[in-house]
Amino acid sequence: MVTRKLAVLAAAAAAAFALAACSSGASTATSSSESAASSSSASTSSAAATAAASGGASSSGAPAAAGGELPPVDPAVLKDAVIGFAQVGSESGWRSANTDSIKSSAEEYGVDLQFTSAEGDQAKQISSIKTFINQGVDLIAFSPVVETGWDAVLEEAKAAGIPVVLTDRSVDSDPSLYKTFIGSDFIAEGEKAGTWAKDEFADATEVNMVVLEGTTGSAPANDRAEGWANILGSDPKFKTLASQTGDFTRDGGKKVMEGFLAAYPDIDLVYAHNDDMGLGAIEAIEAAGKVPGTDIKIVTVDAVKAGMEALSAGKINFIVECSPLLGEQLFQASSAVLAGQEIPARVVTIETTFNQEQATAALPTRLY
Ligand code: GYE
Repeated sequence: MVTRKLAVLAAAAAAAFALAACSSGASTATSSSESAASSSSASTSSAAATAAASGGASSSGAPAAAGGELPPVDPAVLKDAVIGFAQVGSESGWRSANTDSIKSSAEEYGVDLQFTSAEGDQAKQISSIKTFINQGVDLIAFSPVVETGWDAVLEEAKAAGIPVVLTDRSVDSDPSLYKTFIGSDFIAEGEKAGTWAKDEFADATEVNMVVLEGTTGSAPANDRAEGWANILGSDPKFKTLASQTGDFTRDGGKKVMEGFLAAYPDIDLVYAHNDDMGLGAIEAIEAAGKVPGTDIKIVTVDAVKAGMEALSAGKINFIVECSPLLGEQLFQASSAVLAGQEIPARVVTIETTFNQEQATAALPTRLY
């Protein structure tokens, strides 16, 4: 855990640079980052997020990847630069929007983007990164499938003199092995979801809940579980009947939920680590003759369009936003690194939450 501690220090040092990146709706749960700061969790993200959150999130509907403290792109630096990007896969609506954001920003700046998709397989992602190293690309960026197991390949990139930028998901490697990590505070997201559930069930004496976990070992699955537990872990009235991975997919969420419904007749609440699994759960709940959002409440993370539509229709009850629009920031960071400039070690995306009314209001201008 030494590296985790180093990461916290690095994040804290970078906090002054943390940026307000996005918001396309009214913020309702920004205070949750205070509990993130007071919790004892060794998070790389919460310390920076707290500083960033105190800067306030914009509610202007501006693009989710505004510049913040990263310097603007220098088009001359990026033109024809060869940048390898190893994507996680295509598991969710969030991922598609993230891929689109990265590809369209690359096109805008004339970057020679070498894009690979690991389809959720760490070994495949590592082999892509090794190929980038052998090719001698100018910079490598990736969104790690899982949090652990990256030291060797990151050392290899460093030895080859190729800078690495992490987007979306973090790793537990020493921060000296990469230039920056750009992405959300997943612990704060879990805390926002837990805070909603606490309020929603304030008058209940017992809450039977099930959890649809993200990809096992991934940073968002680990941290969204941790954030939730920070709020509800010591509350005995919240009973976890079952918790299982749906691998961040709609189909996975549906299948796991079918099993839960067959085993437990009295589920009150579903916590799904992303919208897609929540959408799969809706299908399973309806097929079982129950009304999602009424008979069984659902809280999810992401706020992609399909999730927001389900929230607006009352089938999901609350969504914590997680922005996939990281393309602009990735290339701001790349441009600065390739120009030899120092950049913050952590860039935190500021995000909001949505209830039904807010989702309905936000949908017409939703970018993803
Ligand atoms: O929440 C989920 C996706 O890493 C933040 O991965 C991302 C997560 C996102 O599959 O939908």
